[in-house]
Amino acid sequence: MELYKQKVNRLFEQQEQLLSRKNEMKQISNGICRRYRYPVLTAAHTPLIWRYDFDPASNPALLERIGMNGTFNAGAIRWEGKYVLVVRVEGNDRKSFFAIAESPNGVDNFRFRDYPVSLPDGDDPETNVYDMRLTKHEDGWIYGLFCAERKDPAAAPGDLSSATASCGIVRTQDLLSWERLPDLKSKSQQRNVVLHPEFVNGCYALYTRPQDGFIDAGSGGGIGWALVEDMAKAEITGEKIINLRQYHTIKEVKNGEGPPPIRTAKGWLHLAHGVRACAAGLRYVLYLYMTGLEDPSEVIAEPAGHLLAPEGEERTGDVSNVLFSNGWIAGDDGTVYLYYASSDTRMHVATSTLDKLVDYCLNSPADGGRSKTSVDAIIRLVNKNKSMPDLR
Ligand code: M1P
Repeated sequence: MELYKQKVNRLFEQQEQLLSRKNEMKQISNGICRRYRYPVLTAAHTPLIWRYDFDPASNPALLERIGMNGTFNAGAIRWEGKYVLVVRVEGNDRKSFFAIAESPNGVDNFRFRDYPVSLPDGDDPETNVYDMRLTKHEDGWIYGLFCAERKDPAAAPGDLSSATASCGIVRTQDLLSWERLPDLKSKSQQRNVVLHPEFVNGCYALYTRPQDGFIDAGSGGGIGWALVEDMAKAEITGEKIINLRQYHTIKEVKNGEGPPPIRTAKGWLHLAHGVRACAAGLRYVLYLYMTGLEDPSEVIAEPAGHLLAPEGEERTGDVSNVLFSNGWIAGDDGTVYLYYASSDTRMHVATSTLDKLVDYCLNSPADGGRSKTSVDAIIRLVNKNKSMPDLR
């Protein structure tokens, strides 16, 4: 019994060292945003009481009973003075679920609540849920929009892989109890659906991602926009594409809205992921764009290329070469905490400011679509710099 207690204590002490480890901002920066040395959440951060049976009678060898595989793709919100992530936790059984982790400062000391979120079922219970976007809407609710995945009822016999993606919807007032609303009705499959935080023309506004199949965007042209009258009966009746996929860009194969956009004095600031194919498979990077305050569906700026792409240990994991983000928090002082996952495995944070991100969007060259236009942009910058007094 004494030995058992010692083993249990060692498990908790080791985890405490991980949970309370101070994070360090990395020194190297492009001036736009800063990465941090350690991931903010890994599978090892998940509570030991989810994983171990601490009863010496039923688990004398102290074996882990329920394994956790990854912690990624978290929605984010500032709530009651804390930085709160609604994390996609994936168990060893491949099932994803949501769990809330909170930090006092946004960059370290994230701790999961004792219980994962027990999501209410809708009329057609799904197999898997993931990637919740949290929107504090001006109607007073906090909405969580997520992907609800089901086995494709039209799959041929023996096809155990075909699935469908729909947008599941919950809302809460306290991040404790969640009300399930009917899934978004849409002619196409939908993933990466995000609720805009303000009413637009008296309606709820959704960023959508119509797709032909479960994986392929197919004829879905990019990030869409749809207005719905009632979130309790949300249905897409008209949809337009506002941020297009394009040949030979970082978003040639797919793109998807990240977290809800942030209102700034110069427009709505958006974070999204872009996907391209290469010999190594799909490569997911993060990019920014801005839309107008008058019309949040009108793109007013989009710098060429990515803001963040996988680097170092971010490059490898369960689904390698992927950065994905569906959560960010803008502090009252203008600091932006950008939460991103690497390779469908772990969560990281990068920090910046609203001013810097807007400056980056409005003053970086757009993608001209050709090698020549990229070279022209560099030559313009070189000429400008050569006309300046030498500052070195
Ligand atoms: O594996 C990478 C990502 O793939 C999907 O995103 P998208 O629909 O844009 O391709 C999602 O399953 C996402 O969770 C995952 O991180």
